Amino acid sequence: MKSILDSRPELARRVAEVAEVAGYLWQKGWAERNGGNITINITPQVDEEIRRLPPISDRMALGRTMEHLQGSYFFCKGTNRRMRDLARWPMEHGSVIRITDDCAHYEIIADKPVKPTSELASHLSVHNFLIGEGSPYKAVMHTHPIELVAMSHNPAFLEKDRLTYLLWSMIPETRAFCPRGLGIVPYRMPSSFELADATIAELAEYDVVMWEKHGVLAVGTDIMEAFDMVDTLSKSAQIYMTARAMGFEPEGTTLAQMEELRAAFHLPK
Ligand code: 2HA
Ligand code: ZN
Repeated sequence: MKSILDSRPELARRVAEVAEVAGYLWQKGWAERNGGNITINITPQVDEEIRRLPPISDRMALGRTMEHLQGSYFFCKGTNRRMRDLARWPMEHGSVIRITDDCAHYEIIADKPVKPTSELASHLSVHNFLIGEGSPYKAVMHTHPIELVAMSHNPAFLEKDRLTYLLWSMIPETRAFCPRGLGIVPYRMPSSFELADATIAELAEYDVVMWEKHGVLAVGTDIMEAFDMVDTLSKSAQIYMTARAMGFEPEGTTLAQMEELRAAFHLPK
């Protein structure tokens, strides 16, 4: 079957990266059933021929106007589709969408009319915010990492930057590779614009945000970068829980040690 990826190695590579990460999410146990979703902004990989492709779906309402998305294209995991299936057959369980000129609708253009993720409101609102900010970030990932979600059930951990410092202090890499820390979004209805807006408010300060009692959402220049930040935070959460399971509160690196690392790696404050 003909695919939009045929003879487009740059686009094919980005979709292959999404498939690779989808496999990791499944292997890690972060993607039960259809849990989690991924969208990537593929507008830079879109050529004139793609721009002329007729839609293969009705025009669907975004639910609000997203003024920075005019003429944008996204590869999106399908709603109700499994990450483990996206990993093997990305173009059967995901699709390419185009935002229409009114910035208030989308249409599917390839390969199959797979309806995009239930969290499209959050994902596209985040892309709209990123483009508006002039950000180079192209990837948005939402997943259900076990230890991090478990930590979000403790109200004490939801205090601003409590988890950021706790997770940074478990292993130096977390401070280095997730330098903006972990934002917190209080529980909101999945798929809602309330969740989308609360997420965007936190993304002004953080690249990864916790959705209380639900999961995390991460943004990055590409999907690997978004995945790596969540993987790094999750590793710290596992170290913390392993220490607690051994019967002690882990000491953690000190603020002075973290500050030394920040200066040496030229990390943001
Ligand atoms: O797509 O994870 O938050 C399933 C979800 C919704
Ligand atoms: Zn979810």
